[in-house]
Amino acid sequence: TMASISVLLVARVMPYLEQELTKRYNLIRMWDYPQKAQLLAEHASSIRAVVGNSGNGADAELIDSLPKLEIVSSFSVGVDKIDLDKCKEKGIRVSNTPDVLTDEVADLTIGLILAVLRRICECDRYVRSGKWKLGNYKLTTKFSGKTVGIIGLGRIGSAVAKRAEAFNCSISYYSRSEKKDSKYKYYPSVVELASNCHVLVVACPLTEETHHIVNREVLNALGPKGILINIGRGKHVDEPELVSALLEGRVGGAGIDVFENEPHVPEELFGLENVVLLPHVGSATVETRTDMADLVLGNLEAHFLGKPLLTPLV
Ligand code: 8YV
Repeated sequence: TMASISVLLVARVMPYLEQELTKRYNLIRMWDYPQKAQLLAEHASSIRAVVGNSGNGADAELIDSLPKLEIVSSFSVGVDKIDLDKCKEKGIRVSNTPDVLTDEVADLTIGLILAVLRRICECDRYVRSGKWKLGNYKLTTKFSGKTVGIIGLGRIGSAVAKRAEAFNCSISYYSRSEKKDSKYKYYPSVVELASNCHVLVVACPLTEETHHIVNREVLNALGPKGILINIGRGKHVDEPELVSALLEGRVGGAGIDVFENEPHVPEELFGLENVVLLPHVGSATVETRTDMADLVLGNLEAHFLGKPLLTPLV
């Protein structure tokens, strides 16, 4: 049976996934060991799988300390916390959770855009505080018909584009190379994309090349009438530069679900009415996270039964 297979859980995940892993495997929880050395002393020689998420995965050090590691099954579509080269080098399989979360993240992106442009969160506070009794909230900004620029026209970027088209938006994008069969306008640089859109959406994977892909120059190009929406990774954006651009009014607003140093969020943003701050909830619904969990479990089961992985990356 698989009960004798040791699986290392390196991140806090939804109860359903942790319970299923406990039922099926000899589950080792990283946080049960105050010292990693103690965990490794006890279990390193038996751990055959690692389960992580967007916050914690398998870096080279961990991979090298687990001689029996066969697979890393990530409870996330983003795998920037896994050293993929090291896994390839050592023949370690890697799976993630694409597709099941695409619509979810794209839905939240549209919600975030509307929340920023129409000041939905600010208006809610306005009513709750009683300020409406003193007068109407000020006029805000229309979304429909605006230009949406997407950094990364992958699964999530394409799903955002489709939704924005339903709002009669024109869609443009930046990608490493032009997608020949795309009807959307391609820009060969993020600065040019930012210069020509009202809403700039970060929807690319985090890699060395896309680290701080949104920097001071891009933010200045986006400008006072532009808003930035980040549902990718915090490290896509030079966060201190975003804070100063927002404080100085060089950017018109931001909807941010991810941050460079989660769960720490720059407190200078807390007082800004043109900013909406979310706690990395892009995929965080019962339905989607359950589907993601089933992919984590399904990939592990496939691997240990010697079958093809459901969603292999490596
Ligand atoms: C979740 C994510 O944060 O899928 C990703 O890459 O960032 C989100 O879905 C993650 O999966 C769980 O922490």
